[in-house]
Amino acid sequence: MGSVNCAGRNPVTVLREAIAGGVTMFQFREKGAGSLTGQAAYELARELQAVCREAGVPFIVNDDVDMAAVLGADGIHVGQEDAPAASLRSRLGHEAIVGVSAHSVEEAGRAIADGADYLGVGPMYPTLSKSDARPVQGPLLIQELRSHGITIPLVGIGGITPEKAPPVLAAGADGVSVISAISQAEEPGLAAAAFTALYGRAT
Ligand code: TZP
Ligand code: MG
Repeated sequence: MGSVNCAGRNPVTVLREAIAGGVTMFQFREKGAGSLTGQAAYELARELQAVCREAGVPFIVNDDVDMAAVLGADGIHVGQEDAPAASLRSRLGHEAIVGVSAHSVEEAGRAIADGADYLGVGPMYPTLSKSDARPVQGPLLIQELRSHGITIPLVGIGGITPEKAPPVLAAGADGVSVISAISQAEEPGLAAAAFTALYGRAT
């Protein structure tokens, strides 16, 4: 989640509320039209990291390994076109959480071989939050990954609402990764709690 995902509200407030509702991991993803860059992006990241620290919620940076290193983030999440997980971990330290986006069994296998800790799998459903999203895969992809013997944590992503999360979890996902259903909800805390209620936790 980033500043452009919060329906004009302060992202710090939105994150506080989301965490109060049960979110267990946060990814700083400052992307898209109107997003902050440079110093302003760092300032927001630091504020959000402080909220996470206070709550004991891991703070993950999307894409920007330099930012993750400078901030001492808990981890990094990257796409297929980025550096392999092992090199990110050696840059950030061995404790760092490394997440990779995967869209097929082949991509998943490669990411795991490279040392990924978890995979973001999607898009599960149509999304407005990523302009260059790949074609919709549906929960079936998660089932396919599990049937190929993949056991590392998988989180579904893309267009997931509390109503659409159950098939993702039933397909074998450990959690769901959500932007708009929480960040643009009238009450982010209640929205997060609606996910938490489904499986005891929300990511
Ligand atoms: N990667 C695949 S779909 C997506 C990303 C970052 C966007 C998810 O946002 P939303 O609002 O939960 O659909
Ligand atoms: Mg990326």
